[in-house]
Amino acid sequence: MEGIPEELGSRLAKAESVAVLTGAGISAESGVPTFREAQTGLWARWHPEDLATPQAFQRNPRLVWDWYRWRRQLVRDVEPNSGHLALVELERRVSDFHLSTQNVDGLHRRAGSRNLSELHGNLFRDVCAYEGIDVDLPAADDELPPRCPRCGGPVRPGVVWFGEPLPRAELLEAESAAAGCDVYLLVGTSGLVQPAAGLPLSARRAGAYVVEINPETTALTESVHCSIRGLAGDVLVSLLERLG
Ligand code: BV8
Repeated sequence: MEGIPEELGSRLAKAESVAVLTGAGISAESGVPTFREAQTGLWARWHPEDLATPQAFQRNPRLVWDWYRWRRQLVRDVEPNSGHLALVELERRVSDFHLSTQNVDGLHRRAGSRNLSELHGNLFRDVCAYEGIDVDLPAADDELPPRCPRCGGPVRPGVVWFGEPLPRAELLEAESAAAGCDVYLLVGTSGLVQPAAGLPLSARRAGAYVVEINPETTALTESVHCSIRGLAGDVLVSLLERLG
């Protein structure tokens, strides 16, 4: 892992406002496969982009629900890792902190992050596909797709599929944080999914010092001020240590 560059250390120490955008990479060390990694086992033959769409749900709701139920169980069986926990500690130390995540696994919330915007929803929410409201399903509901107790319509996972708009409030929070921060941390994302991938560019245009933390280069590496090759857990813990 690369060390913490001097300029980043000093800017972070002086920063009054820090904003963060995370992607699947920050959950990798918890054992949650990233989107770009080949899916495992029975899901290996599908690309997530082919399942995470309204069309896939329309065409084969059972297949899509089987996939989400597999992912829910996978996430239930893991814990937040040192990267998630380091961001909770950073939120405690910085006077103005905001975390936007593209992840739907809920691990930031479980770790204790408070000022958090889940841009792509949350895997564990059940939503009526007709009314767009959260529903409480009976635990033993094995019917697929589950039915809305109010209107009888199909129930879907509370995530944002490809081709669907992001939740307005969360996107506005994320855009406002990017526009007003001194330091913007980009952690564990390939920077391929819009409009989230535009946030670091907005932060840079607004004058923030933009930092990427990723073991690989990404679509955004050329656009950041500082790109650290390393694992989220290692680098974020080192950042905290540097802050003292
Ligand atoms: C929308 C929920 C418009 C579902 C997800 C331009 C403008 C606007 C839209 C588009 C546009 N161009 C294209 C689009 C369409 C599309 C898009 O971006 N497509 C891409 C594929 C080209 N965008 C949309 O459809 C969005 N909607 O724009 O709507 C609209 C407006 C009004 C009205 C109608 C429509 C919706 C996008 C949200 C899709 N839903 N998730 C679910 O999860 O099931 S996205 C999903 O994929 C994830 O949530 C995540 O966001 C994304 C995967 O990206 P990453 O998180 O970056 O993960 P990835 O695997 O790619 O990379 C992992 C990284 O981690 C790697 O770099 C790796 O090196 C690194 N890593 C690995 N280990 C570690 C690590 N890093 C640190 N530490 C480690 N240990």
